Amino acid sequence: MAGSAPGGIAGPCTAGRSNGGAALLVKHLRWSPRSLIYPDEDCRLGLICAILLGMRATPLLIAALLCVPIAACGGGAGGASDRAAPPAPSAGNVEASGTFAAPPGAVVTYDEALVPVGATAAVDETVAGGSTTITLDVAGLVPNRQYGAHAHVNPCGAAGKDAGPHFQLTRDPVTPSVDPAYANPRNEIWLDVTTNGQGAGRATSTVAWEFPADRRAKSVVIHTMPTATAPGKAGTAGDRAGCVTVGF
Ligand SMILES: [Cu+2]
Repeated sequence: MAGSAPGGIAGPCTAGRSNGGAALLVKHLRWSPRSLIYPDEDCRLGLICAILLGMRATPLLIAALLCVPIAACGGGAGGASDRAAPPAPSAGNVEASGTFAAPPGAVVTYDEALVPVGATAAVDETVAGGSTTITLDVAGLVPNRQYGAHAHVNPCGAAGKDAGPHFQLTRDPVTPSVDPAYANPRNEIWLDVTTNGQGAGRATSTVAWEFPADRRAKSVVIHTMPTATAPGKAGTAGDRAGCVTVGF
C-alpha cells in the first residue's frame, strides 16, 4: 500500500518540477491505473500534485494533469466496489486457537497418534449478509491424511463424546442423525480437512444462515475419517480424535 505521508506527496512533485513537463505527465499517467485501485490515496496525491505543478506548467499541461486524476477519481467509485476487500462482518469474527494437549482443556486430543500433542488448530468465523463462513486451520497433524471435522453443540470435554452431536440448523427428529436430509453440509458445518506433506491443512465452510442467538455450536471436533454422506451413515466420520472449543 502506498504511503500517504507528506514526504510521499512532496517527492514525486519535487522530482517532476526538476525533470520537466513531459516527465510530470508520464508520472501522473503512470499513477492513474493505480488510482482506480486506490482512489483515495492516489487521487489525493494526483490532485495536490496537479495544483502544485500547475503553477509552473503550461496551460495545456495543467489541463492534462487535472484531467488524469479527476478521471481516476471518477472511475474510483466503480473501482472501489470491485475491490476484493471482504465485506464488513455483521456479527464480528470469532477466533479460537490453541495447541492440542491431553484433556481437560479447550484444545484437546483423544488420539495422540492422529492428533499429536503439540499440533495446533485455529477456527475463524465470519458472519456477513446472513451467511456464516467458518475456517479451520490445522498444523502438526499426520501428513497427507484426510480428517473429518464438524461444528458440534457442546464444548470439548474429557472424552470425545462430551462435545455432543453435530450442530444442525434444522434438527433431525431422529438421533443419532444419519439422514442426509439433515446430516449434510448445508444444515451442518462440515470442515473435513486434508493435510499436506507437512501435516498442515485448511478447510472452509460457508452456510446460508447464522447461528440462532439462543442455540450456537460450541466446538469443532476432528474425526479419524472423512465424513460419510450415504443414507444411514451421513455425517459419521469415525472416532473423535481431537476437539477445539470455540465461542461461536
Ligand atoms: Cu463431528
